[in-house]
Amino acid sequence: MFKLYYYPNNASLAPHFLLHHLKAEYELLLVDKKSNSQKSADYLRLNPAGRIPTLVVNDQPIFESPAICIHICELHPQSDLMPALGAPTRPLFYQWLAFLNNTLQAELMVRYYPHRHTNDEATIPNVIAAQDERVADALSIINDQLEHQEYLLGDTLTACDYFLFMLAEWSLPIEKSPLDFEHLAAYLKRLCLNPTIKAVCDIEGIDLTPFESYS
Ligand SMILES: N[C@@H](CCC(=O)N[C@@H](CS)C(=O)NCC(=O)O)C(=O)O
Repeated sequence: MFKLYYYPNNASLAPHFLLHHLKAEYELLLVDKKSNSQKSADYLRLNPAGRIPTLVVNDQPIFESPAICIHICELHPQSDLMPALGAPTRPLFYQWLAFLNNTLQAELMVRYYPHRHTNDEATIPNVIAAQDERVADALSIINDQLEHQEYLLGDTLTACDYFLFMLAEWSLPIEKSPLDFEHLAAYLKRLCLNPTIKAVCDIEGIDLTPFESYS
């Protein structure tokens, strides 16, 4: 039994997709971000970083969404969500998951928490404008990757695609949104047909129409 500490449309979304896809037995526990519960003493005991998500498996808490995703995949070795050890796509899995988390997600975090990255409030609009460009640079690399293939790693859906869908959803309000990139937009529209994406977005109250209505 997995316990996922989550908040709708937060970094818990990618692990939530994986648990649903795998038909795992899991419990969702809402961390009330509106009242800053991610900084409560009880939550900090599970996740000293005070961030969402945390996954608890066999009484062991784990934080950092990519680590959680890898761990879930490793506990389901029969699934295709992570290529097998020794497969040529296995290093590409690490590459793209790291790129998504270390580059795109990191840039998005600065974009959405700009006040943490300047000590002069007047410069916040500049931080946001700079980040919009950096997010667009990362989306452009992903768009090129998707020009000739169905999924990030080729013709098989993996955890990287679920992770990317989460970050694409977060990137919609950015000046150059994922829907401004032809191959990425078509890919996201295809992913909206995925039953797990439909079901989990429904559970978390995420509106898919911006992706679905892309033409
Ligand atoms: N690198 C972490 C980042 C997690 C993170 O920053 N989560 C956000 C929500 S998407 C959060 O908890 N924000 C609340 C805060 O920073 O206090 C991960 O991927 O798990």
